[in-house]
Amino acid sequence: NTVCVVGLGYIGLPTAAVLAQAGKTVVGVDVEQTTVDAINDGRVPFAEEGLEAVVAGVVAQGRLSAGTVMPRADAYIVAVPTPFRGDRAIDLSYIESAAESIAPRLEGGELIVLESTSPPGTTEHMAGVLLRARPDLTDAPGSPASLHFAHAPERVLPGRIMIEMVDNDRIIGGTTPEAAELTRDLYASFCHGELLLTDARTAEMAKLTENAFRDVNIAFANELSIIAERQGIDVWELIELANHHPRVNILKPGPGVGGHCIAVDPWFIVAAEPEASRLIATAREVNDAKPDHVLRKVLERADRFKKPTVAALGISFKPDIDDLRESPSKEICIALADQLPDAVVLVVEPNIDQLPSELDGRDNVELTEMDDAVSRADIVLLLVDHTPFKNFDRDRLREKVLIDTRGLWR
Ligand code: SAJ
Repeated sequence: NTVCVVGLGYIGLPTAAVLAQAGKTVVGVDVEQTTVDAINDGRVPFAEEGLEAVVAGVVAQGRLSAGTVMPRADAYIVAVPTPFRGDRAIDLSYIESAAESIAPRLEGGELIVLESTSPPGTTEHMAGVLLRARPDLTDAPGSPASLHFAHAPERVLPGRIMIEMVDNDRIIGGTTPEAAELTRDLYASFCHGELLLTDARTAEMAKLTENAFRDVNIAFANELSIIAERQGIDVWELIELANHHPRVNILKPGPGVGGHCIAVDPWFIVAAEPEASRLIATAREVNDAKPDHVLRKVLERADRFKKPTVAALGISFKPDIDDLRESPSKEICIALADQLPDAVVLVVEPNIDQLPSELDGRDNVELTEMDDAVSRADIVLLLVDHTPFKNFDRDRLREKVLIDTRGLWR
């Protein structure tokens, strides 16, 4: 029972590792030779709690190996990127080329599972690419030449991947009921959560819906924060009061929405149904406009200083991580450095020890400690609610212009 995992990134590699741990013979495929070499050495090319120990163990036992050439296998799991290219277009070329390299290895009877976050219809599209390359095979069940296609979207939280991969419930959508059942049998080997069967399109949409739900709700909070500001109302008090209602649960406003998922996935729905997705598209726009609102507020306050010093607290996309991908806080710092050449921007980010390339080496930007930044600052701009910021001595902030985008110091 050989499983091939195509794409050994944040999702593919942990999936390969837990499958091997569950007793499968797993071959991982990636285009990056350095990734392949690292894995065959029992090392992991990125940080994820608990992953390296499992990879080292299953590689040593000979259950997991990696390569750049597509092998023959009984099941294939495709976990390649589906980048959002702007202009509301999604790049499916990684899925297409994975399918093209799987096609010549097939003999009939194989299961091909798509894990990548994808717009509705992508599993069927992948099946189409494979079947065009192999007209001798079929997607109709019941014959030795049958192929089985399914979508099993990943919903793990980075930092907790090794736990959530095993514990979370899992949606499994087949292009046929038989394909869904075969996928369930494979995933049951390592997943202890509930395995919920449906069709492929519903599974694709479910993953996108979860992240769009969150995005729309954060947009509501972000919009409220601007309305409240204009009305002279403290939005944090407002939300706290409204949330006492038994059926109201407003999320937290902030400087914008970052990360690779919530800020991207809703566009997959909009791209599929532009006219019907008015609320989802507007929510994206509301959240994407929030960093600019924060920036203008800082520029307004900075106007009264000749050479303002701004302490920017936090540049990661959410608290207590070092991930700067699509981070609104980082974008705000870059824009401040661009638009205030005479100012000094003191970045405080306890989870990194070097500034990212867009900020590094600039004359007016420095990475420093909280104490130093606050002592030197005219303006203190709180961007991320990192735990170490919470208990900071409030007396030290009294003389400063304070802009708290997270309501941490109300
Ligand atoms: N944010 C707010 N206010 C809030 C909550 C979040 O401004 O009330 C911001 C955060 O600061 C951050 C962004 O939203 O910039 C996203 O953070 P998050 O912690 O809500 O979510 P992610 O992007 O780390 O992970 C999400 C998760 N999805 C859901 O909770 C529905 C995760 O389970 C998914 O696996 C992941 O996306 C994914 O890969 O799709």
